[in-house]
Amino acid sequence: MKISLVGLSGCGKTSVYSVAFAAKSPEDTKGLSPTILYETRRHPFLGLQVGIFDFGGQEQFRKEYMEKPEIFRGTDILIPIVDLHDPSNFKQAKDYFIDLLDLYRKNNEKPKIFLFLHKYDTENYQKELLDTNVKNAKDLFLDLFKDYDFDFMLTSIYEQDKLAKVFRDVLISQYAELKDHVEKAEKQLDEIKAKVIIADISGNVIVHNVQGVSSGLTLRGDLRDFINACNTVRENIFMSDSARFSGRDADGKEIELHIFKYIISVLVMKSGDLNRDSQDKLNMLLNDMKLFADLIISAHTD
Ligand SMILES: Nc1nc2c(ncn2[C@@H]2O[C@H](COP(=O)(O)OP(=O)(O)OP(=O)(O)O)[C@@H](O)[C@H]2O)c(=O)[nH]1
Ligand SMILES: [Mg+2]
Repeated sequence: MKISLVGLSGCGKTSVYSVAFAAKSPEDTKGLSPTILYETRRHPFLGLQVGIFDFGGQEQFRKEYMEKPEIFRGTDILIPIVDLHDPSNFKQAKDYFIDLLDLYRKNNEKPKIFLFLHKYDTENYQKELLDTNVKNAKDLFLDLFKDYDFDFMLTSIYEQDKLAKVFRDVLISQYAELKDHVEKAEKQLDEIKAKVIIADISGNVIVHNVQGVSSGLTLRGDLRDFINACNTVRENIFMSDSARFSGRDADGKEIELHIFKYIISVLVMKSGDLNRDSQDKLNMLLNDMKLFADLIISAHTD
């Protein structure tokens, strides 16, 4: 799967990548230098290799790669990013996006488009201006993509969890039925009296009900290591596609890890036995995640 991030210089493309995929904090992005030409990065998600192309927005680089349309070829998802703190450049951003759409037309391609109205925060910016800019940006940009499979969102690196969810939804938009399962799981988690984290085997968090276990999409290191180790045991010792692992300490604290179809992991942490209602709901969730894993596998083999 190929994702292309485009937008004028300084609109926040590399920051968005760093915070959502590379476990960077929003503060870390303040020292980023402009991207030269373009940078590509690979990120495994639900067993798929996602290629993320971050196109430098400085004029000289835009000129250079716009003359080589093949660089954009094969984009499944195009993410144009607009800097809401920089309304004086809206028009220029729009012209750039129009040129890009022309280029895709010439390539005979029609990527799915998610427009990010970005820097939707008041970090060094006035609230009143921000609201006006959102309105103007919507007027200017939304009808640009009306012939496409299109959606837009208000994003900010200062809302890291929300940004991770936006990317999760962008990534699963490639799979027809997964979104319903994720939404259902989100509701189920609210009602289970245990800490539950659903992640893929590479440590991308899909849904969770615990604060502070992830940085963007990336699960905390210790838990990621645990999943990794169990996954190795599953593969090399059990030699099965699914497995269950559990541990318990003397005070009755428990941890349980379910791996489904070598792709999805469900980590459950409890401080004692669950009540019957929660246990029933947890069982339902586990069943649903098994199905979810099946769907992913069948989507891959299609
Ligand atoms: N307030 C705010 N600042 C942001 C946000 N995202 C990025 N920035 C800041 O914007 C500046 C530029 O970010 P970059 O990610 O380097 O911009 P870029 O789009 O990659 O720029 P080029 O590589 O030149 O195309 C950095 O100082 C970031 O800290 C955001 O959501 N809110
Ligand atoms: Mg950059």
